[in-house]
Amino acid sequence: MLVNGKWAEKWHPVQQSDADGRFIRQHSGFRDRIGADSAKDFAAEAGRYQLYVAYICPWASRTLIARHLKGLENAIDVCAVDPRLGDQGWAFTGRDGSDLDRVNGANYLHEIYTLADPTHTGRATVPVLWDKKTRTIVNNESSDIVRIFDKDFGALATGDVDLRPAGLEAEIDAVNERLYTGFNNGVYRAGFAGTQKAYEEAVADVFATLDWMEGRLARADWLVGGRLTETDIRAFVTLVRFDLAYYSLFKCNLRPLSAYPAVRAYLVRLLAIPAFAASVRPDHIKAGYYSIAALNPSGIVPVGPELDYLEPLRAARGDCPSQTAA
Ligand SMILES: N[C@@H](CCC(=O)N[C@@H](CS)C(=O)NCC(=O)O)C(=O)O
Repeated sequence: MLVNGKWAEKWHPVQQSDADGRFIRQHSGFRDRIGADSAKDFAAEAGRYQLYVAYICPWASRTLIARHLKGLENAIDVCAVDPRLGDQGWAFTGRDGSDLDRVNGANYLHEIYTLADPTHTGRATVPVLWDKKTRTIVNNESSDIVRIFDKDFGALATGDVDLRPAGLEAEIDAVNERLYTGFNNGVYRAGFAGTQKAYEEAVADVFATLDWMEGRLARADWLVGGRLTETDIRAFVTLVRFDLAYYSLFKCNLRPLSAYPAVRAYLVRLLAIPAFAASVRPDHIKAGYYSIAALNPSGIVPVGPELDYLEPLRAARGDCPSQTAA
C-alpha cells in the first residue's frame, strides 16, 4: 500500500483484520461526482475520463457493465491492468489482453494515486475514474461509479436503462446491503480470513445468502422490482467468479452453483446480455486470483473447472476458454 505517497511494502491481499482474524475492507478515499453534483468542475464530457479496471475484479467489473449498459463505451475510455498481482500491486504490462497506460504512462496503478495526491496513504485499488483534464481521480468506489454512469452523463449516456429507478431505491439499498455483506464481500471474508472461526462465519454467510437468493429468484427473474437494476450487476459479478475462483481458492466449497438451479438460470440469463458477457474474462479471473501468493504460493493455475454456462462466451470469442490456464 501507499504510505504518504511511497509504496511501503510488498503487496499483500489482507487489508486489515480484527482481533478474531476477520478481514476488514478499507473505505474508498475519492468520492466525487460528475456534473452538477460535483465538488470540483468535473463536467460530463466525452473523451475526458478514463476508467482503470482489472477484469479479475468484481468491483471494477460492476463499472464496466454499467458503462456498457448506459452506452458510454465511446465517451469513457478503459484501461485494464495485467490480471496478476505482483509486489507492487496492479501493473500495466500490455500482456494477455491487458493495456498499457496511454494516458499517464504509468507502470503501476499506485502511480495514478500519487499523481492525484502525492501524499496519498491507502491501497491502490481498481476501479479508478480518472479525469484527464485536471489530472486527478474523480472516484475510486465502484458503487459510486455505477451511479455516476447511470445518472451523471446525461445525453452522453445513450443506453435505455435506469439502474436505480425512482421508487425502488429503498429496496435496492436493502438488497444491496444483504448481498454485500453475505456475498460480494462475504467470499473475500472467507478467502482472507485469518482464523478458522472467521472463515467458518463467512462461509456460513455466503451460503445463507445463496439460499436466500435461490428463494427470491425462484419467484422472479430479477432481484428487485421485476426489472434489471444495479442490484443484478452486484449479484452477477460475484456469481460469475464463484465456481472459477471462490469455490476453490477462497474455500467457499459447501456447494457449487449447480446446486442452485434458480441462481444458475439467472446467471445464464445475465450472461446472455452483451454488457454482462463483455465484462467476463475467465482467463483473467483465474490468472488473477491464483496469482495471490499469500493464498497460492506455487502460482499454479488450475486447469478446470469446465463450466457449461461459460461455453457461449468461448464460442462467441474463441479466445477465453473456461478451462485453460492463462
Ligand atoms: N470498495 C472498493 C473496493 C475495490 C477493491 O478492493 N478492489 C480490489 C480488486 S478486486 C483491489 O484493487 N485490490 C488491490 C489492493 O487491495 O491492494 C470498490 O468497490 O470500488
